[in-house]
Amino acid sequence: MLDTTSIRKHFPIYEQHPDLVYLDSGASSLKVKTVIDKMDEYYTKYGVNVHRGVYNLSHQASEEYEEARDVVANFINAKAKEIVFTKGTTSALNLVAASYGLENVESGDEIIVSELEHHSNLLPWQRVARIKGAKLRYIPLDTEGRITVEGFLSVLSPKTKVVAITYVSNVMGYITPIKEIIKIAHERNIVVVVDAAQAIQHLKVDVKDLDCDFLAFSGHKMCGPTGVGVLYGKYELLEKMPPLELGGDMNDDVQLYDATYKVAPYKFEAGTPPIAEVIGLKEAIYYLEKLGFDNIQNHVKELADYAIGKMKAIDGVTVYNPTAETGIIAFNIDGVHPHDAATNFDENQICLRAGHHCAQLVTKWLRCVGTLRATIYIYNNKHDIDTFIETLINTRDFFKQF
Ligand code: 7TS
Repeated sequence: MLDTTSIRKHFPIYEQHPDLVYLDSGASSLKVKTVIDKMDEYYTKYGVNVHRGVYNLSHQASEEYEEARDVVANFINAKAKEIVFTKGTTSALNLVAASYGLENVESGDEIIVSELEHHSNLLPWQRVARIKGAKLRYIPLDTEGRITVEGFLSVLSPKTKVVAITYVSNVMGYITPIKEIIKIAHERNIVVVVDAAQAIQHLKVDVKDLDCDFLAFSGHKMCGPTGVGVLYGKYELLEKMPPLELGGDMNDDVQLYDATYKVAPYKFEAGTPPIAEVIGLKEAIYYLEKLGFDNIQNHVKELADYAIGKMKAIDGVTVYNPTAETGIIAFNIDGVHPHDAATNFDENQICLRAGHHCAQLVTKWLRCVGTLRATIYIYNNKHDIDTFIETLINTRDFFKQF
């Protein structure tokens, strides 16, 4: 187990709310002090624009910004030129779909997705399919609701052009066998887009080892800032893709009726980027790397198993994913609307998410109106779980009266 007493000292929010039981890191993690300090340093010491100024302060900001690109690249084993800064996973996935997708998918092609997708990795592909006359094919989930290689093979066809799937489901927490799927897809020259929004904070992600073509994640789910995300793309693909946003800093030579653009990744970063956020992201990566992903995974798994063990013994509670492998627990109190239950948890300073978690197809697959979701991360401890369990029992009993 990680030493959460020391870890909590790195998260200033606990100073404001010492009794906080934060079990909603799947929506956004808490923010680590070194990230906040780094962003503060940018704003107070060299808070100017990047890539433009010929003066020293601007060089300093640009150096910090580009160093962050190197840090992100090393973190996922990519090259710096394969890292595009976006405002989050959503904009990264929209960029792939609207740029790569609209350029390459043709009428009659098929795009493989799954019912586990967050809307960010589904709606952009629905749009591509609609515009291009292509078809979405859904990987049939197994009885537990997992994406399997067998399920994937059953929808793979000579018409498949793109596979766009999640690495870790934000509702069920399952880890997709992404490496095997990518290998099979590549034997048929199919491009694979990986939504790593729920994977990057739990697993050591190595894009070379996975051999994915695109991979997207957000800073705010890995103890970093909101407003920054990453699109990794193989350079030979990024090189050929058109930019979506046109404007300052992404252009080369501008003529009256046309203009040339910079090379990737710069052509995808039009306008003033989220400079403080990009620089802050670097510190989040240092922090997680220092903790070590094996330690993070073991900590989360141990607490999740502890919680699940207790939940199984409670009558009137349904857990949808009893393996809870990435610390995500989807559950319901029988007969109680998840929003009503979450309000009760909130009264006890327990933050949970309730509803469809921007992944409505999962809720439909589970045949429920929504779920409660507890997500466990590095700062949670056994006391959090005990408080959560106690409130779960009280909430069940409270609603039993009606
Ligand atoms: N993909 C997955 C798998 C996600 O979990 C999320 C956010 C996104 C994409 C979008 O990320 P964003 O940073 O662009 O918003 N998921 C959640 C969640 O589960 N609860 O709140 C946000």
